[in-house]
Amino acid sequence: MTDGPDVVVVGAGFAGMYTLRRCRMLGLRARAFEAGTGVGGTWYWNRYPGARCDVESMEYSYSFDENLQQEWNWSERYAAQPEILSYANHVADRFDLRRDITFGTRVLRAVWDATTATWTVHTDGGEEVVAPYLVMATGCLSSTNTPDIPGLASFAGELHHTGNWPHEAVDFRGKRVGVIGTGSSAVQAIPVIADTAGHLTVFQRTPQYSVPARNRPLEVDEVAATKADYATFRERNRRMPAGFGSRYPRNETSVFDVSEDDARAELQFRWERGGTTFMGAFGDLALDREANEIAASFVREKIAETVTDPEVAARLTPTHVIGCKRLCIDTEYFATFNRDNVTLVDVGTDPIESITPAGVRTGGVEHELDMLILATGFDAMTGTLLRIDIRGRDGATLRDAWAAGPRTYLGLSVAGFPNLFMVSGPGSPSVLTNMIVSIEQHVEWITDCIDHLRRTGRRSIEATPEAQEDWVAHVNSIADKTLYPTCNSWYLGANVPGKTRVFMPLLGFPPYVETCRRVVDNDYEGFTVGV
Ligand code: NA7
Repeated sequence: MTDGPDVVVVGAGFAGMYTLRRCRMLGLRARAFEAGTGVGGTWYWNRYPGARCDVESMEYSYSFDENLQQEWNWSERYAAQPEILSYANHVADRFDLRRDITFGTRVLRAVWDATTATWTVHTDGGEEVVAPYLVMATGCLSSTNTPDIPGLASFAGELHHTGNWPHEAVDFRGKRVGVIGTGSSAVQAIPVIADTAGHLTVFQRTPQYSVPARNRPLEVDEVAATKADYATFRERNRRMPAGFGSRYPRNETSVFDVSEDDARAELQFRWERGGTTFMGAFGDLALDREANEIAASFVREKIAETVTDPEVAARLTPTHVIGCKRLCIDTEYFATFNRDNVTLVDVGTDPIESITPAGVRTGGVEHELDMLILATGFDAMTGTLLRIDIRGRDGATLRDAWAAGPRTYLGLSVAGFPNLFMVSGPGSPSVLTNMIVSIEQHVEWITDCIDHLRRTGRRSIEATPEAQEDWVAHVNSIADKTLYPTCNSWYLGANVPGKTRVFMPLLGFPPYVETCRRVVDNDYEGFTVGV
């Protein structure tokens, strides 16, 4: 027993905050470190214009406290970043979480000591904290990916990354703005920036599929109807494959079992309704290339109908499998390219040669800019964990253990790293679900596990290498049955040069939850529990 906390939590986003709350409820002393100066995690950092969640707000919120979910009122179908950040702050205040969080502090190193069965955690503030348990609530999209483009540091104008956006207002008025990237962040930001920028130049490497979000204010009646039986609504969502969207059921029929007209009508219906549940139109869209092509060509036609210049429309038209990169949802993304003050530059065929003090050079042309925005994404799922020097049993590093890609048991635990838990780690459904639903399930599992160890007088728990190998094979075998591994997505780490190509999240939330339950029922099957 140490004088320090029972649990060190890294991160104070939605995962870290709930871990703190849950620890307190179980009588565990917990202490969190957070690099930001406030709570909110991804919603603290991603303040770029247009940032908005792609899961509906009545679902993208905690379900663990009935009073909390009753008292908070979301204003829109999809909440914008400032509203989500206000919600995170409300939760921190309501449950008095800040007193256990050290802000503005990064964890640099964590070392396991087998003799004392404790982790020693070192921070950039020079602190050393010793605790039996370490919970990595570090988020899946929290380390930005900054491309290694020659001359980037020489750019003389304003330089921003969407994933690390300034806290002060950024003024685009009259400026020549460049955006590199056309993923979800760019798709959200581009229409908003184009509204006020003098000129916007978009540097696109891969065109992106996007369906309309159809965001709108929430009606008082519909909010009241959900709140009248919020618990049942939450439970129905937890039973969905991705832990959300029960209002918009998936259609399990094959697209080939209906007529062409009916297939089109279903896609059109979902297009008009808006949102990522577009991909639930038919059961085989994510499994079969020909089925997928039907949905892909539907979206391609929409792009052609929306974008008035056929050449620009052609450049904006994706050819890869729809949905294998995360499907974007947007507000007027494609229509933005009809504006006189917006130019699309293809850097797929002519990659960016260099960044100069004056702008971006590609295809032998220098595009002069006052501001350059990198919307180039994240070193997803593993980046933040591997930036911390984590040393487990016998001094083994997580970096070495994951040299060939992340290997976990249940996405919660790593063989050789006792008493280390990851919230929504690689190998768990995480980014393929409503993150808050996955976070709640993980945090409850982890804190129940710690509580169990404490009550049974055990000091440590660690995944067995065999259980981990089987789990990695299981995650891959499920992904391999789908079209997900077919394109260069961040799910595969393919967006970061040199990163090992492994499909990191697990498809299918309800069976995963069932497995986690079974593991516990079978006395922590696949783990070694030490005395
Ligand atoms: P994404 O989805 O990873 O998108 C990053 C974009 O940046 C994508 O279009 C990339 O093109 C582009 N990119 C990355 N590096 C370069 C270089 N070197 N040159 C040109 N273009 C480049 O990140 P987001 O932030 O938009 O979204 C991440 C997730 O956050 C999102 O899925 C939601 O879950 C929330 P590529 O496609 O790799 O050719």
